[in-house]
Amino acid sequence: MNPKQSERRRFLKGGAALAGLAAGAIAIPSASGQSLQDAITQAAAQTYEGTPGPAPGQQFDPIYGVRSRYETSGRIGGIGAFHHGPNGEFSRRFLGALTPIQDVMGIITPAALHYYDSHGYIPPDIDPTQHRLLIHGMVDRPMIFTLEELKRLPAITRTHFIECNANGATSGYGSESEATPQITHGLTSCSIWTGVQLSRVLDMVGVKKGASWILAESAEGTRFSKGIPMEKAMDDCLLAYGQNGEAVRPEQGYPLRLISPGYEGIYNVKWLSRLELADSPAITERELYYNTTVEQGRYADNKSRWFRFEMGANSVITRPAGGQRLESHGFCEVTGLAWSGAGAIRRVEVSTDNGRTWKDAELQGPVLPKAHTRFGFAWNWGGEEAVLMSRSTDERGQVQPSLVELGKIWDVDANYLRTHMVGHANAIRPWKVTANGSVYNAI
Ligand SMILES: Nc1nc2c(c(=O)[nH]1)N[C@H]1C(S)=C(S)[C@@H](COP(=O)(O)O)O[C@H]1N2
Ligand SMILES: [Mo]
Repeated sequence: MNPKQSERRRFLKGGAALAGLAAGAIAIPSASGQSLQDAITQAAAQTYEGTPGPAPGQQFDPIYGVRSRYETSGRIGGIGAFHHGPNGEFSRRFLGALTPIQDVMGIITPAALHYYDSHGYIPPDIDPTQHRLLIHGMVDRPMIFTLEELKRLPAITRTHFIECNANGATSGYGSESEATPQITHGLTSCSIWTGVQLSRVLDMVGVKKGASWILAESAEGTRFSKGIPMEKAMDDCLLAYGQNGEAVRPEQGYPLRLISPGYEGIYNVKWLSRLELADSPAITERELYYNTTVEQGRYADNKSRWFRFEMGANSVITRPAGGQRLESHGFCEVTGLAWSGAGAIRRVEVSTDNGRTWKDAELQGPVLPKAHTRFGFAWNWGGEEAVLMSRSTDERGQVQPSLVELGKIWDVDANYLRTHMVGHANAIRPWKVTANGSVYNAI
């Protein structure tokens, strides 16, 4: 078959699949007797002119726009709204919110819906003209930067996800049948970050021989800090002041944050005020609690884990997914997001029969390294019970594990993962579609 013919066949095949779409829209002339001429007359009469406008600041704001009042998707969060504790303990110092990942279109999370994870209450109110970044320690020339000085340096713009290591919970809320993608995977978001390459600034201060770690510290009350290996700092870290075309949001670290692409969320220090170069990791109190796992019994082998860095190959179907309902039989694109801390997503497979058979989904692009990647899969739902799953493979060849495979990685069984909180829970997420169209979490 020549390329033209195969293109035509592809087109015809696509047309046949799309014919099923009529399930959701009304074909004209309609069964109820509406003629095409009626429909055209009706369309011509339809006007939004003269509709009473909404109150100022509600829908229309000439200075800083707001979304339509019909759009109500929002984060779930607040103080103590969810927690990191292995046994479900309530953390008073914790403030956070989950992104409504099922409502995101394409790959970019609107900044107002970006998840946030803050270990010290509400975001600090920082005057950008007063903010300083100090770089010192094992450097030739310690320096202090204002924001303006950083903005004068050559800027770069990169699309990257940030994901908390607690994302993908298979226990607690994440194991309940009513769980939505927001509950199970609402701790990852993807933005377009603009800022200065960290390596460029480090070249300016001059890295001393032997410096192998950088402690990044924030200006908030609790002085959140996290060490990053020098190799990573020199590779692709960013000092970001921009997010999706405007200043980084207060929740995301205004006016300056560190972006450590693909690494655990904690390496992306917000409200960044100090970088200290050293020849060993600082191992702060926080790092003891969050980067190693020392609690007895947390893992079956009772061993602690040393620092973990990259987030693994992951994906989740966001539609149809837990908490949603298919209103009618027929064509329904299965869509979701895939991502990996190791680089670009190479492949996403979808199963509609509980993992018995898998077919390649379409990567809808752009496919960017260490960024959310949108996938789609043409599906016709005939009203049967179905279990939907997605499985991603990244450019390093890492394949997203099943729950059982994830257990093997941590040396625990699948049931342990359903009852205990572990980090890096990138297990394949099954969504069960019941005969009446309701969709449930089936982990
Ligand atoms: N200064 C500071 N940086 C921080 C945190 C914090 O509490 N304070 N939380 C970390 C954690 S645990 C995560 S998962 C990410 C979340 O980034 P986001 O809130 O922009 O989504 O920020 C990290 N950086
Ligand atoms: Mo986090």
